[in-house]
Amino acid sequence: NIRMPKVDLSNCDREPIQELGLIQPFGALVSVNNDWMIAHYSANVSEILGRDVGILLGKKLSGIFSPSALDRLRDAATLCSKSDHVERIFGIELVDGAGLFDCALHGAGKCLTIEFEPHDAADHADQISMIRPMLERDDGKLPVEELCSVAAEHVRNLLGFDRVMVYKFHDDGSGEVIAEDLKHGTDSFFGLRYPHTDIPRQARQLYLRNRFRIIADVNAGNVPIEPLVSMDKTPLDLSMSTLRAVSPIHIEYLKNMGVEASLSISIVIGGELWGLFACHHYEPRPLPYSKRTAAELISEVFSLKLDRALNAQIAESRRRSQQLHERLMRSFADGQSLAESFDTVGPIIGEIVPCDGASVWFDGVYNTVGSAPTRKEFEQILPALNSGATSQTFATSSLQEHIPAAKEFADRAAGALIIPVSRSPRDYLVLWRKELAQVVHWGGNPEKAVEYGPNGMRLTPRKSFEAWQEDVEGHSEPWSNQALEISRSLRVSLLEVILRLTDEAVQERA
Ligand code: BLA
Repeated sequence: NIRMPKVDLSNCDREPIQELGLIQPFGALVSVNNDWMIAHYSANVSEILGRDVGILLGKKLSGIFSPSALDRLRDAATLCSKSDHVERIFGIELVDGAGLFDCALHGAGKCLTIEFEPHDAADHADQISMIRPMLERDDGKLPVEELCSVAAEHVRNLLGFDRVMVYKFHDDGSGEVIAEDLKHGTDSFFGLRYPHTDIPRQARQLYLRNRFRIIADVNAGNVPIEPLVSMDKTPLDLSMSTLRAVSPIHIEYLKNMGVEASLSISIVIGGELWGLFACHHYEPRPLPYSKRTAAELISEVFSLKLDRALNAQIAESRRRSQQLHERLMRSFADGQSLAESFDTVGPIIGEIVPCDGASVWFDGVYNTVGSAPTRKEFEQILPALNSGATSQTFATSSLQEHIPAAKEFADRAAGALIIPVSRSPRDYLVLWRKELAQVVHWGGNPEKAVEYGPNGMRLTPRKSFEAWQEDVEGHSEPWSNQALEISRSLRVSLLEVILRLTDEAVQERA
């Protein structure tokens, strides 16, 4: 394949996965120009139609499909001018007497692409009854975790995959299985974390546009699209295709895990890829288009519910941060200093901003809760802290990158959120996070006996975790914007208390 840049494991995120010129064999594709003349086609059109249609390139589509089919396709095509819109027709007779097909149409560059696969006379009432529970109104009170478990269960009931996971992305593109529903006897991946490299950047971008992908059978092989590039040397853009063959690198990864069919549906919140329903099956699993559409619908409804649950979560955390403010005020009211009350106050702070430990340095008194540097270690970084901006909170996932002396305690406290709480002498509240590689449960079921593909063991969750571990050495989980927001308001609360106490002390002396 002359056009393709050489892709190996070091430049995965440059692989043009939407232009590989291949589709999966459970359907066929034709792509027509403005005159409905065939510009690209998959090599299996005759096979899927069950009719020998002869040479296709440059032939008018009207030379193959029946006039009534063309009328319906033309109507559907008018809706495809909207970018990234995929129009569906279920149960259409494309060629007289050749049976019914399910079609997907979308605009691809200057072409209109029509994909078709044999129609499955699924029982629609049955499918609606399976979607129904997800549509049931709840009062919006289900917490995020529970909502995700319920959704995984619904998706598995509908699709019958062996394993259905809700895979949530973290800010750095790594992901975590936060909910799961399994066929009895299938290994659990719950709580496991996978590096960002397992789903490269361009794939994540594509999954925002095209929200559903199925790999019906990892061993089925692919069907080439002809010609690979058109006269102006452009390949057919398969971004919005339903049949697109997936990257061979990913196929190898799935095979190395022993998975034979995979499916994922994007979960999009506020225009961003929040996560995926990721499904595995240990046998090939073709799914009719209508069923895939039903699964997409579940995912859409789920995204709306999730959006609401996430907003409720943010509101709850604001409310708790307000409560924290009030509790701090109360504990200071009886004249205790921050350092003295830290044994009670520290854990409360930790509940609101997830961390593994906290330190306070106040008037030369040092106190800690959880995993934190010793007084001696803290004194080593104090001069550097004092040289920073006085009024700003500072967050880093690797303090040793800013203050070399912090390397001494990086095994206990790698990331830091530093909140200066007075002017001079400088006092601090610091929240700590342990090194990421120590706290996450890494992915993979490496004990399975499988034969590895051409890239060997590398394309397994265990190996990508090891690669990632090197990447993130010395780093903690990054601090979220929400954590920063809370720490800023915490700082304001603390300053308020401290100023008041100082005033009172001054008044007492007067
Ligand atoms: C795609 N990788 C994917 C997808 C998933 C994963 C879900 C989407 C496609 C699908 O539905 O199968 C990864 N699958 C996982 C993970 C779990 C899971 C983490 O079930 C956890 C439970 N992959 C690698 C490496 C590279 C790579 C090292 O591990 C490249 C260097 C590439 N993954 C890769 C590519 C795609 C991909 C290129 C895009 C496939 C496509 O859509 O064409």
